[in-house]
Amino acid sequence: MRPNIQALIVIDVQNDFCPGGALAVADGDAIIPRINALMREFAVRVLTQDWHPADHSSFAANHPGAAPFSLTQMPYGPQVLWPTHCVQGTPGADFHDGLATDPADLIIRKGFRSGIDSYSAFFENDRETPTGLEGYLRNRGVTDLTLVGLATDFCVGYSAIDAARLGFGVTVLEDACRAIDLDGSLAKARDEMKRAGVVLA
Ligand code: VGL
Ligand code: ZN
Repeated sequence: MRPNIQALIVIDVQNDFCPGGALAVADGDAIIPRINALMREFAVRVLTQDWHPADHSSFAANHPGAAPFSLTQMPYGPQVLWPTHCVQGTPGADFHDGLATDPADLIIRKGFRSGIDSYSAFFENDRETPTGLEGYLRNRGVTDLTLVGLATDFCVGYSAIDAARLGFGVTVLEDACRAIDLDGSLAKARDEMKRAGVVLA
């Protein structure tokens, strides 16, 4: 038996998801001290960064007449239209100043194609275009993942479910996550994570 190798995956701890940001998650910055402490306990540490071009199709502003937080149909299925957030190269896309980024082995960016959103760190929202993270983790012998960050019901949840489907052991540390909770999205995400075999701790 090969040993279990544990990775910490820190999802989207960026200014726009923290208080004062364009798509602020309530108390989003409260999880940062815990995440910084956790980083020291893992053999492999990955940060993800939501990284959209200004013309990204997930922005309500790019759909004339559409309200932020409304739903639209994309070729790959339903898509929430978000306030403009995490635009490449803007301060909102930077990691929060309090996050210790130096310990990261890898920073992976997602959502950089204008026609498709990417909540998950593994696959874009068509659920089949890979980001490359799976290959990186397998190459490093990683077997188990612990996920933390923002937001529990979108990028953390989608990443956790994809990871479980890929065969990784997956734990989500809920007290090191915060949720957007749009129309019951948190309860739904928790349900789907549990059904996928994700451990909510
Ligand atoms: C996220 C909505 C849009 C997230 C990213 O990080 O959960 N949510 N883009
Ligand atoms: Zn986004």
